[in-house]
Amino acid sequence: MASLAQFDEGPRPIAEGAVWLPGFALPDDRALLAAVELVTATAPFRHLETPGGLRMSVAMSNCGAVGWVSDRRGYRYDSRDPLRGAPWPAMPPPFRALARAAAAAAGYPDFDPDACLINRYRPAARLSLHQDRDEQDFSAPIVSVSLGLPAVFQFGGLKRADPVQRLPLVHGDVVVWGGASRLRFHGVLALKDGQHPLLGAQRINLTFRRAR
Ligand code: MD6
Ligand code: FE
Repeated sequence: MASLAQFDEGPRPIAEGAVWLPGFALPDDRALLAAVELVTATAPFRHLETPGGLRMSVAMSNCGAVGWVSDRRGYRYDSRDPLRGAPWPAMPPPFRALARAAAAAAGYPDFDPDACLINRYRPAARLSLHQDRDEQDFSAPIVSVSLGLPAVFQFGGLKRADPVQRLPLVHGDVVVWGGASRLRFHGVLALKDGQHPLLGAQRINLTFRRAR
């Protein structure tokens, strides 16, 4: 659980267009996790393959009109889950409500996400530095919700080699980024072992996007 001291700090600007909202999702954590269960009972977590043929250590699922997928052909958004040959589950109302509220709190009042990528990290899972650039329209921000075990989020610049900030994200934290920061490189360091009261040895991250 985030400390009250951290919750009291309120929004923390991390770069132009990017804001860290400590504890923003805490009041909704159980509703969000119930919705994760619902989505992944239909579209299970799976380890995607990168275009280079590597198995990602993070397991993923999606909900919404489109979902982000990766395979030997590349990265893309797809209206169907390739594992099931069926549309992705609809975005649960608590997901959409939280994403819209967080975006508004960060200065993006018109955010209307059509995709939510759900990432599951177990200890040692990591996400190397990348840009989110498979979306058609970079004018919409991305809203990222962290649940479960803490993780160190790397937040870099517009070039891969630029220096990175390291944000220690904990259960309930939300990061919103867009505008001048929309194409910044970012990643997640290898998850440390631990036990979270609601999630055990896992971190769940939700990233909401406007993909189309
Ligand atoms: C994660 N997040 O925190 C991975 N992308 O598990 C992302 O890759 C991400 O948190 C764009 C914007 C915010 C993010
Ligand atoms: Fe990303």
